[in-house]
Amino acid sequence: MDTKVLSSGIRYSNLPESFIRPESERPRLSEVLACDNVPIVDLGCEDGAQVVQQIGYACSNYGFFQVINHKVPDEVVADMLLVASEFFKLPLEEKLKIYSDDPTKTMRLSTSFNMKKEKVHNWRDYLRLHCYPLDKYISEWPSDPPLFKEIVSRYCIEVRKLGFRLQELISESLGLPKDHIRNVLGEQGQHMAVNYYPPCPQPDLTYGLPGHTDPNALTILLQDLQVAGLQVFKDGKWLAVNPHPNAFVINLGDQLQALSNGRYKSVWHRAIVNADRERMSIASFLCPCDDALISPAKPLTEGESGAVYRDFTYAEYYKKFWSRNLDQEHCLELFKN
Ligand SMILES: O=C(O)CCC(=O)C(=O)O
Repeated sequence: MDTKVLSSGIRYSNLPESFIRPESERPRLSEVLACDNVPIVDLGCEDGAQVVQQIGYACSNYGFFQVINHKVPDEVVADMLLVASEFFKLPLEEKLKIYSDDPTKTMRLSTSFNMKKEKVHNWRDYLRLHCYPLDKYISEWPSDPPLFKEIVSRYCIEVRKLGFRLQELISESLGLPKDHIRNVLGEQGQHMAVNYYPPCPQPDLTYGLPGHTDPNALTILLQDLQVAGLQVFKDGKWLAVNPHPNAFVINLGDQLQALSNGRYKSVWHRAIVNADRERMSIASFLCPCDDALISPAKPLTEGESGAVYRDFTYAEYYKKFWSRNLDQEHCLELFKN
């Protein structure tokens, strides 16, 4: 590759060597199934008990679901998608000013996943932002496109409200008080990954992001409506989650798997790339505060197996997560009792 990022305007006719996965790790796109019954939860439904029941079903059987009537205004979503795509169209020199492969930076443009650690790279550029508290981080965000800060901050505020509402519903679906998850997670951080996957000359040889689970508590994903690419792993098969209009995809992260004592799954998911078209996705991550003690709710450990995972702080978990490759075994396995 001639530049540090993929969004350089160069259209590759062959996949550079460093992105080619060994045969056994390739996505086998012909074996992927369409997921026709992705749980869709209507948050506008007046029957609250039904919403809680649907969320509980989706969390224990899928580890992800989509939400509609989520109260994030349509224009906030549309503006976010537009400004994200304008960002990746900026001149290369402008973008390279904020390039970094240091995962500890709170604002950076980067490529692949963890350039320093991984052997094979992924066909993705991403802008990573810390978003909470907004007044701490907003000054370091890009000032180009000119409306970037205004639009992205509105989006972050709305998505945070949605995330908290979902955490309450998830607590209730576990039979816990509705503020349980928020109380355990403390003052939650919020991060964003604006993912840009350029057209890829050989999508069957590489990934946008290989299979992984999210290390945080809850992920709220906005998918490009025009180009599919998200796949989730269920019952031994990869399923394609096609974008649904006006919906967000909600992924449970590793911390909710631990808090639920393994009842709910932090789902394996991956992004594949497209030969002809670029794709974008915007992931918002709600993260426990660093010193939150992740410990399963007592009523959930009363069965024979007791607590599945040992107690740990989020800071300890996050450090471990970034010290590894994305596609290794589930990081939670390292915290089992
Ligand atoms: O692009 C996607 O659909 C998935 C993105 C994702 O998994 C992530 O940013 O962690």
